[in-house]
Amino acid sequence: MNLIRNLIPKKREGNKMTEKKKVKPTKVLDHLVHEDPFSKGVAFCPGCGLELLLRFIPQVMGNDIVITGTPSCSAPVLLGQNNQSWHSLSYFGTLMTGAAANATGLARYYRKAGIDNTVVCFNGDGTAADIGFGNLSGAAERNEPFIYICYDNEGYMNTGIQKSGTTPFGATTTTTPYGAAATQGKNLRRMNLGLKMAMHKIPYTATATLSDLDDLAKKLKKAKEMKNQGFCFLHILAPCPTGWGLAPHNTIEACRRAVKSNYFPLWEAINGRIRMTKTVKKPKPVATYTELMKKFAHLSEADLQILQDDIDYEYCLLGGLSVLEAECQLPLSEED
Ligand SMILES: Cc1ncc(C[n+]2csc(CCOP(=O)(O)OP(=O)(O)O)c2C)c(N)n1
Ligand code: SF4
Ligand SMILES: [Mg+2]
Repeated sequence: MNLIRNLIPKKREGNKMTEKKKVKPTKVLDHLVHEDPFSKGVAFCPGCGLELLLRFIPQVMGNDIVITGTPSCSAPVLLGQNNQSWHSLSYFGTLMTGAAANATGLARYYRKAGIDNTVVCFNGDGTAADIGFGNLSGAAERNEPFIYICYDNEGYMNTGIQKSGTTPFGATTTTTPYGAAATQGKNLRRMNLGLKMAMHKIPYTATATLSDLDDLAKKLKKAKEMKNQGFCFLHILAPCPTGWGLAPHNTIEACRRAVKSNYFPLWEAINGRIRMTKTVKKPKPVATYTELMKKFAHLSEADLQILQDDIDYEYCLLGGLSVLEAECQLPLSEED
């Protein structure tokens, strides 16, 4: 009998089992209710976090969103090449300096024309944290009715992996190389873009990443629901295997370890009031995250400690703000 069983091809045995077993859809699949509007083969590198994110957003939010964005790794695919399109979404390409100003114009036009559209201003960290930060902050302060998504790959990847404001301490980039004694990677700490935006007290701010898709999907949907109340900002960690020296199959693992080490905590803020959406009971050392990629390979124990201290400090800050925001009432203005 055993002999006969061994003769059955493994694949067929597996198929038989899946036929009988009832497959319960995961929570994530419940969110994917729209078609993937992108072509099956597109011009991203293997394992690119940006590609996974870009495909996920319309499948959750709907294909009727209007995307606007800037020169970056997303542009070749979003803009199309040689008069050919890689997707069926509406897309409006803008300059890095004025991304949020352009999105403001689009969103205001739709509002004035009485068209219920969702404008998604989709940009890398180079635009969001550095080159286009001024008008991003202005749009947030004016509470413009659109969603701004920053996919953070921690550098200017499309132009050759230069450092940005969100590049972490110690990371190697082409402008913060590792080599001679004076060049040990970035010698500054990263800016906390998510917190900076939450401090604008906009209707909705959140962080998210690709290892926690249920959390990400809920935040995308919430932003869509809340965009009529005003500005919504999502800060999403999207690994870049090419620029980080990360194996393409480790993209999701990197996101998972970023969350589990509090390198990239998951939280949301409504009108500036912060709430953790995932609490890590026993955070892992940041080394469990950095060991996955070459950009941190040269870090000494002392360097790693600086990075760890920065992460611990930012997590404390986040925790402190969440307690404060829950306990303190904002003073009312005269109009209130
Ligand atoms: C004002 C301005 N400065 C520089 C550039 C050149 N440039 C084109 S793409 C790019 C990188 C953008 O980085 P990021 O926004 O982080 O997107 P990524 O390439 O990482 O996807 C740069 C600097 C530009 N287009 N406009
Ligand atoms: S360089 Fe990085 S962000 Fe750009 S397409 Fe390749 S993996 Fe993606
Ligand atoms: Mg970038």
